Amino acid sequence: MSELETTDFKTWMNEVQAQMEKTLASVLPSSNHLPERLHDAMRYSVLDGGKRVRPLLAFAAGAVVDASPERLQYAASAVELIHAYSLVHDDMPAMDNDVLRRGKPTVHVAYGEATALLAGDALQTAAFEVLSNRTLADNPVDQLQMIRILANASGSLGMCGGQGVDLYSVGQELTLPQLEMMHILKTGALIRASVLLGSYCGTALAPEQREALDHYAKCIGLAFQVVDDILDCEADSATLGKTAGKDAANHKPTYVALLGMKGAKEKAAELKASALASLTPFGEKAAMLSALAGYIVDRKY
Ligand code: GRG
Repeated sequence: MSELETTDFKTWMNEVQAQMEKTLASVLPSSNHLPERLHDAMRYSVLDGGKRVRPLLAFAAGAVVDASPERLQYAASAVELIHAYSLVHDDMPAMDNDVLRRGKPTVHVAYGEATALLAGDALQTAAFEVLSNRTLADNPVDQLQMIRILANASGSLGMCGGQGVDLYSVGQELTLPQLEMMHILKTGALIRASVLLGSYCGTALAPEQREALDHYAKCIGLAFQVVDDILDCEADSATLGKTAGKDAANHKPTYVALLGMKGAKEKAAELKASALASLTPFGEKAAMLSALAGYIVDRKY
């Protein structure tokens, strides 16, 4: 990217992140609303933190179909609420048992396990409320499809399923295809949904265009996880805002463990190249999707 393009991307990213902070704050119940502790925990887990990668992807995909920011902010919020719920539950003692997230104590540390469980549950249902509360697509059939996409991406054939495979494979050796399948579900499904949801907020895509966008989304979803594995080895906890080095400490299968650091970096670069190639038919309209591929693969936290 040229210096000007980098500046444009950063400005766009800051604008979307600021908009998302406002929208997420508006869709979450107030901390003054009964039960205050639960609503406070929900707001604590969602607001004031996180890179908002999934909302950024939804907005960038929306640009391809000339979608309005009014629609995109809610489609993006739905995905981010699901993401926040998954992090709250993943951090709990029965799962990853972590104490640090986004540089702050995890929700169960700050509010207790029962509240963390409820906060995650309520965030999940809030996501579907946001997605069904107002007009987000040009027709009801497409909006129903958006709800279906998010449900599939979150459930046992998507993110929850990937988390299940992860939990049940502790202490087992995974092959590369098995590791890949786990991450396609656990991390990739929601990232893919972010792109698809954004693309349903605007004008209709031809089947081959939707296919191209979906290819981008699948590549980026997997690249995100490969980079996550690399950062878990290379970055420190202060930079990541979460506990670094946990994968190796827990003997977890990772791309770095299976491919080596050099191999993992090559894999991330290959996925980025394949993602970028599929954007060609969209020309300038895909500029932010293209920039995001770079941001996701070259990020440092
Ligand atoms: C509990 C149903 C359930 C699912 C959990 C997402 C997930 C599944 C677990 C999180 C574990 C983890 C660290 C996965 C690696 C990829 C990932 C989702 C990282 C966190 O996402 P970022 O980097 O986080 O987008 P921020 O804080 O920036 O939003």
